[in-house]
Amino acid sequence: DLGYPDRLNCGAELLDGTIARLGPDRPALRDAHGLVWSYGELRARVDALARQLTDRLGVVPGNRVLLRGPTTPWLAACWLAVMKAGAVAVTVLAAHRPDELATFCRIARVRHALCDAVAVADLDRAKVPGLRIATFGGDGPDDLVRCARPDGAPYRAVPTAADDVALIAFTSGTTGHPKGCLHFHRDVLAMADTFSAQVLRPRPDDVFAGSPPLGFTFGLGGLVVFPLRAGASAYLADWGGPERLLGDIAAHRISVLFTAPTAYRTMLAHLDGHDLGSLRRCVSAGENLPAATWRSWYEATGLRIINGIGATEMLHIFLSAADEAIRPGTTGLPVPGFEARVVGSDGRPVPDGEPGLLAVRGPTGCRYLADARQTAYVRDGWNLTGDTYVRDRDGYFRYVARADDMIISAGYNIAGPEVEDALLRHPDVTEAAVVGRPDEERGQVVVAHVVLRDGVPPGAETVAALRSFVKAEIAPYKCPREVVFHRALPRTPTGKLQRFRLRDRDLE
Ligand code: 3SK
Repeated sequence: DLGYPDRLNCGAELLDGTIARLGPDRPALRDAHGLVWSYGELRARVDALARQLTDRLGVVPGNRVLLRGPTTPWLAACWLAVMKAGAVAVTVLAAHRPDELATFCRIARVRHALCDAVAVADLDRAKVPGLRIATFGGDGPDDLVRCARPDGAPYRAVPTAADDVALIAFTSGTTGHPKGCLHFHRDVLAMADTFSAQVLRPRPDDVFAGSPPLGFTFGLGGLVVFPLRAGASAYLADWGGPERLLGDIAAHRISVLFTAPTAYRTMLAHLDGHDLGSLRRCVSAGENLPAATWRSWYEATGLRIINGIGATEMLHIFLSAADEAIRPGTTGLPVPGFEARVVGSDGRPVPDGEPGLLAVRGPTGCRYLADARQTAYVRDGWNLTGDTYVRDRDGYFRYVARADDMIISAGYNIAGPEVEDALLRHPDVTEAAVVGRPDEERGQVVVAHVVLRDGVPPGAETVAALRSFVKAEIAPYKCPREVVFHRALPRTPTGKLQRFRLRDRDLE
């Protein structure tokens, strides 16, 4: 129990609550064009936007408001305004296409949209019946930024209940079928008061930055909610590649970095000449972090990546470890406030050391919006995340695979990520995804999809070299029978590998 009162507005807590504790003058948000807003300036803009929402656009508490745009301080301000106005933010990505946007609006019954002017064309094309679209950051006379005057009276946040819905977040759908997840005002604060406050432990002088977009709860937490809850600041910009992020770290004295394993790997190839002296915390989530990536980053930078597993259903990270508690190759321990265990298909815990399904419960959890898959995700109060894990005897949780990514070949159970980890230890491999292909004789055979370092020839010799390397690293029965080379692997807009597309081979 995190002890929240019955009436709680997370937007007001993050802004007015932080200002009450630390004053209005500390920096809150900044961008690549020299914009820096203090907490007081951010609040003035948020309050002016909230007034626009209620007085001009007619948004009332409980209305669902789609938010869309690149990662900017204005997008964050709109999100906070929607919170303070007691409406429900439906966060989507700038990368989502018209059909996807139309699906989200239909599922979530969206009535209003606040969209960055640069991203409005696809939303117009989605042709959502009855949707009222307001833009920000454009130059039209009705543009929200132009109309929202930050010199008015403070806006009194709607006194929402702690368990009023604040957010509908869509799962990125590694399987291609999105589900909307409902999260309450108290959940938004809980993600900061658990993982952030107790594992990450930010300081008010920290500067946060990273690659996940704000439409992904990994980014919303890491780049807006966590810094504001701590009175720290955030540098908000879209992911522009490894060189850009490395340059931004030095230029903006970034101290807390949120990104995914792939970005750590691509940054490793570009570290030379970049000053990372300001960095003190590096967080990785979104996908499993192979021990090989953790070690390479540590050797190159001296920084210990805080690995974590989160889920849109759980809002943010629920297993993790920091500092001396980190064990590379594991995801760590339950974040304080959460409980986790590994269960069999009957829901009963399996002995330590044996693989099973990860089950978790805590202050946040899955509530799908009108979706029958709810009963498969939550059983007896435990959230089944769809990951296969092992709990070691010392209580550490080790990722094995997504439950549907286990390959069964000639009677052997083979975890794709273990083979990927072995491939990634080879210096010529930059990305790897391992899947099973149906096979009459063996049930399935192991197929590796690989992205090679620039300049390495994708021929038979490289296949042979990779196969013998893997056989020396792990049991030979796990060695890929086939190796397929790609220029890039298929990913969701949030960066998650879409193994189902490799299984279907719809890319080749
Ligand atoms: O989907 C994930 O992997 C994730 C990780 C961290 C925080 C939030 C999410 C959704």
